[in-house]
Amino acid sequence: MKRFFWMTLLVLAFASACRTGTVSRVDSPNEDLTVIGMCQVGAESDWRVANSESMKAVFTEENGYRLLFEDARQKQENQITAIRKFIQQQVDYIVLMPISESGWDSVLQEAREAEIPVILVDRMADVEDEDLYAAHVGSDFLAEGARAAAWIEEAFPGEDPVRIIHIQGTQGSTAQLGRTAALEEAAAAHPHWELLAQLDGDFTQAKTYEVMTDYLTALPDGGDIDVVYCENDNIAFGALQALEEQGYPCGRKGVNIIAFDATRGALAECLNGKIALAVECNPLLGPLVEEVIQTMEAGRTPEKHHYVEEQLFTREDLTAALVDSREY
Ligand code: GZL
Ligand code: ZN
Repeated sequence: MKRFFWMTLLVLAFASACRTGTVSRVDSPNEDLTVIGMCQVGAESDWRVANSESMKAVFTEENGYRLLFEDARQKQENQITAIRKFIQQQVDYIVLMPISESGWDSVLQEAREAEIPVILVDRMADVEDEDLYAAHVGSDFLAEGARAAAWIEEAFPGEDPVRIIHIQGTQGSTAQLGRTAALEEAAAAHPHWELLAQLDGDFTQAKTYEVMTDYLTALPDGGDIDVVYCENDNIAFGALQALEEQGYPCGRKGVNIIAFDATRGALAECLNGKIALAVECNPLLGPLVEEVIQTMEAGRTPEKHHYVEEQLFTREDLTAALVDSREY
């Protein structure tokens, strides 16, 4: 009797849900949705938050996707665990934002054995066999750094010393490797550039404020600094805070801060003259990643690498309206 009672209840509940149209696709079989297992680095920077929002805005159920989103909280082992979980869940695609370049061969091999295509986003994975990933969508970090180095050359013509503090992002990440290589190559080509220090800001404002304050307090009083090359905006915010606290005016006539990402916060500091150069690194990669997935859904092979267009900003290029209009 009891069983009959529960069955009746279940039928009535389903019938009423149908009538009020509340049976969403979540309840119905979702084999028509493309399931994406996405493994994000974390939320260490404004850039990263904008990158995640760009992905979530594209991979929605309305657009035909089921997005399984994992935040690795800055740890590669969490990324590897998430990928293994996606393999067990038999997702259709794995989208990985690799925190650093090394250590991916075996887990990407497992994805290949499970016949799940992997798309790398933002930074690169340095793997033996390039067939371990179907495509990469991101930025050319060496080119970004080269643009910044060319700006230093223009801003400091002649052969007077150019005293540079270099604050790096997460060690071993493609963004750090590319932006560092560009500065080091340019410094080698300009003997009058002096790299005073190379500090690790790990792409965060807090870490940078700490290491920059330590460095400045140890400097002989009022040491000359011409440029601080910050490998992302959050590093620049930390450096700016430390510099101003220690009495270093920032701007074209003082310490020239260079920042990578060009998020709205950095553009605002550039507009008010505190950041000398904002180097764009575009986080809005969702549409490009979807293009790659749609290419593969159509049975075609995507291009291996997709780079986003990026530019530079100085105060002269900016207005309050432009800064407000920026998407991130
Ligand atoms: C760049 C990305 C970097 C950003 C930082 O594409 O990997 O990581 O420049 C972010 O803001 O933390
Ligand atoms: Zn020169």
